[in-house]
Amino acid sequence: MDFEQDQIDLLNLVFSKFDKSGKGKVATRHLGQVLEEIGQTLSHSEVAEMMKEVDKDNRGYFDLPTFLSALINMTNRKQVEEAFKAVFDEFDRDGSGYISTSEFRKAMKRMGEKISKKEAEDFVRAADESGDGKVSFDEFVKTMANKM
Ligand SMILES: [Ca+2]
Repeated sequence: MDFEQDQIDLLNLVFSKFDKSGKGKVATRHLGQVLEEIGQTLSHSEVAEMMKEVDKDNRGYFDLPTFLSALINMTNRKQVEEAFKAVFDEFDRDGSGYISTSEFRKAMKRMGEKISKKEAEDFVRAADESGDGKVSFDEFVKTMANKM
């Protein structure tokens, strides 16, 4: 993801608003507000995750370049995750949050790929880290990431 000039201007503007000392630093605890002002709606856990990223040494503040690179990472990650989610939903037709062996088989069939029950079981077994016999979203992402 790249930033347009007007987005950079907005970022600069918002950043300087929270940069109370005028030293190019914003308090880490204000990260959520900064994100809100630039129109990024992130969940609590995403903000917390990003706080760790912008303030790795726990100094209590971050600067604009660090913020930008963290924002790009976060946005890319979100896009990748959304793409994975769309594929996952294709498999998880009943919306249970897990792909079962039969769901996997049916999805493959819809895609024109007929696989045996055994093959579906093998896929699920390979992806199923927790051993509950079905594939969660996290397990699915890991499996797909390994194959790429
Ligand atoms: Ca399911």
